[in-house]
Amino acid sequence: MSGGLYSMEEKNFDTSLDLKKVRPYGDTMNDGKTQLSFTLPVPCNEEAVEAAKILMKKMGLENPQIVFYKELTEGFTFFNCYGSLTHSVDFTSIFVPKVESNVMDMHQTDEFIKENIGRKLIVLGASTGTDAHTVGIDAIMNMKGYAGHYGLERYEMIEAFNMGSQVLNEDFIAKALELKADALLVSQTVTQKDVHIKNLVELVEMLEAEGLRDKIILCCGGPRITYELAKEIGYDAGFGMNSYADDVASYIAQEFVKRNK
Ligand code: B12
Repeated sequence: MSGGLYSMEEKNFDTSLDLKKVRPYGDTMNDGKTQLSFTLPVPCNEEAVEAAKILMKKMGLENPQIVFYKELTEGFTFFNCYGSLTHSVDFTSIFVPKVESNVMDMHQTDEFIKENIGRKLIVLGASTGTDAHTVGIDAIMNMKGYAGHYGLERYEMIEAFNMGSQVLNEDFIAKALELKADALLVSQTVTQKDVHIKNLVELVEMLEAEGLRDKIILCCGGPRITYELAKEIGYDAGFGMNSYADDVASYIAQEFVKRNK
């Protein structure tokens, strides 16, 4: 189920489930069992194990157990751990802003575009800036797609262009102008030192300076991208992990129609 609350039937499968106080589930409801792994920059010895346990307690994990530890390299130790989380979350209070569109499969989107737009939509994608990761944008754009979802290149009513990775924002914009792109898809994977934010914001500013921002549907995506973040930094929509071509194609088609009514 994607977001929202459980139906009453689902909620009642275990009467000790309290959606106002949800804790991780291991073997039994509310046991709080949590698995985590981390690395400490200390030599691999008994003191390191003790340090890991103390940190786990500070994180709110009772009965900390280190089930595996190993030296990564000299002076660094990696841990796999289990513990019971004492914290809980009020699931009933959660609201996550997300793309408001009806997700259609490839054939439905193609039909929708034929009926409502009457021409192919031009979509340009890239992994921009210094980001060398291509697998994400390829998953969205490649003919064969990803996890059983065809990519945009396979759509009859979408003309898809994938520039690959490490594409400079200025080159991306130049290509968008050349192709008269209707939508731009930016993929960002590396988020160290917030490099993705700087890069994504720079693109928005450059599009604004060129007077193009309002003329284009601008989407970003990647494993650490949320819709909320995307909106905050000036994008029309953002797509995170487990998103597919269907999601973004449906969104672009419906957004295009909305704007051109
Ligand atoms: C493969 C990989 C690489 C390959 C990339 C090969 C390639 N051609 O892409 C190589 C070895 C080159 C690489 C390099 C680096 N990597 Co790397 N890499 C990975 C790895 C193992 C998998 C990423 C991947 O392919 N995922 C599969 C795809 C399908 O998933 P996805 O990208 O999330 O895409 C999905 C969604 O997010 C979404 N999506 C993505 N983009 C878009 C765009 C739009 C518009 C939409 C709608 C949706 C969408 O749709 C996709 C399908 O659902 C991850 C770790 C991991 N397990 O995730 C690290 C990882 C991403 N890499 C990492 C790092 C640090 C690097 C390096 C900087 C390492 C270094 N110090 O050199 C370099 C990058 C250098 C650079 N200049 O960018 C870190 C990033 C940490 C961070 N938060 O910044 C990770 C998380 C590893 C780690 N745990 O440290 N990497």
